Amino acid sequence: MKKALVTGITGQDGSYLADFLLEKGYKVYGMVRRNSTENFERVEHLRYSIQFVQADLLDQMSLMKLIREIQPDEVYNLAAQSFVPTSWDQPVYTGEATGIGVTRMLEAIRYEKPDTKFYQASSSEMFGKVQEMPQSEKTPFYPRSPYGVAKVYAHFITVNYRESYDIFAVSGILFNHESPRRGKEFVTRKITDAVARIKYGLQDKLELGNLDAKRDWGYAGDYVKMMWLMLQQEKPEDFVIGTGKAHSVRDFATISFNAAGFDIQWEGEEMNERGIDVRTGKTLVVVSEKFFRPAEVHHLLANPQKAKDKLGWEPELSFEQLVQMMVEADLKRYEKISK
Ligand code: NAP
Ligand code: F7E
Repeated sequence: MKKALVTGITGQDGSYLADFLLEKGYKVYGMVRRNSTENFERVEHLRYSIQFVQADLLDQMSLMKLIREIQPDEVYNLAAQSFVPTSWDQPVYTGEATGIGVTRMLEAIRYEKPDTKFYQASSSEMFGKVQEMPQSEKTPFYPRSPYGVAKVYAHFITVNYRESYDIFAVSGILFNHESPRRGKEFVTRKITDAVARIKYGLQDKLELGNLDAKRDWGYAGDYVKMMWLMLQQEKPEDFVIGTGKAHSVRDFATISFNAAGFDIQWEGEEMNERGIDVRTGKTLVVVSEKFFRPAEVHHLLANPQKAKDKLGWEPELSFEQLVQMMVEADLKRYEKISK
């Protein structure tokens, strides 16, 4: 039985990856950091099939001990301070966890089990102020936030340990991927959660920032398979993963409100800050300055050709299906709560 250690197990991707690896017959170890209360909402259904182990990306010895004791075949490093706005408020912490944390894990592997295969959760945020459209493995990085900067460091330290120590280490450059398990501060889930709350009269409007930002959004359940596939290759290589299609925040909001039966309309130039339900005249979306970022990433679009050619990968869920799935899940949740 192969052993996989997954950091960030309590996060969105960690929970989907654990589902996937268990299905493949792996023994899964989920790394959690010490908390005063348990935070297992996303892995509740796996409570007795995963072995939870405690360590922290900020603590070198805890990682050494983990690798020594588990002797994993594969490590998936998904843990990070992953919310871009927080990275401006906590740039040093973000650098420690999202950047240097990767070096700590690689050092633990180098000393305790150098034949462990290592997956690093890299991000399209590294492309930031994009240098070409669409973005591939060859596109130069230009990060726009302390988060993006930390991920660039993490990417290159992964490449460096591969080249310096011959460790099977790969960097998966994943574009935004979402699901009903997405954290509620990220824009997609913030929207679908608000749509459901508005539907059930628990909230009257949704405040958003830049409606014109465009992202290449895919489904997290489709993306975790790629993490695994990258570690099953003959030789370690980095891959860009995305759908090759971009949509704006405004598109995401429109489809979400429509899916819940609201007839939202975006009005002319001066009015385009407000989304209004034309039947009721009710304002549903309001733009708020506080959600604008000090430096924005305006438009991300993946060129996933390499993943298609070498890994035979195609995303299974379309953008519209993804939005529908997220709205339905939130509606169902609030329906239960409101009963
Ligand atoms: P997420 O939901 O925010 O989960 C982050 C996980 O990291 C949580 O389990 C969190 O634990 C853990 N963590 C944070 N700091 C830690 C520390 N110091 N030590 C140990 N664990 C720590 O993120 P996600 O969306 O699943 O993303 C997974 C990874 O992919 C992240 O590295 C993210 O930066 C990267 N990524 C995500 C996307 C995307 O669109 N989702 C795209 C590209 C790359 P707690 O539960 O204790 O907070
Ligand atoms: O923002 C705009 C915002 O926070 C997307 C992380 O998983 O993906 C994620 O980072 C866009 C931005 O994700 C609101 O300005 C408008 O342009 O959902 P987000 P992100 O910053 O793209 C990458 C690939 C990662 O690696 C990260 O870990 O939406 N936007 N209004 C808003 N964003 C938020 N959060 N809230 C708003 O109200």
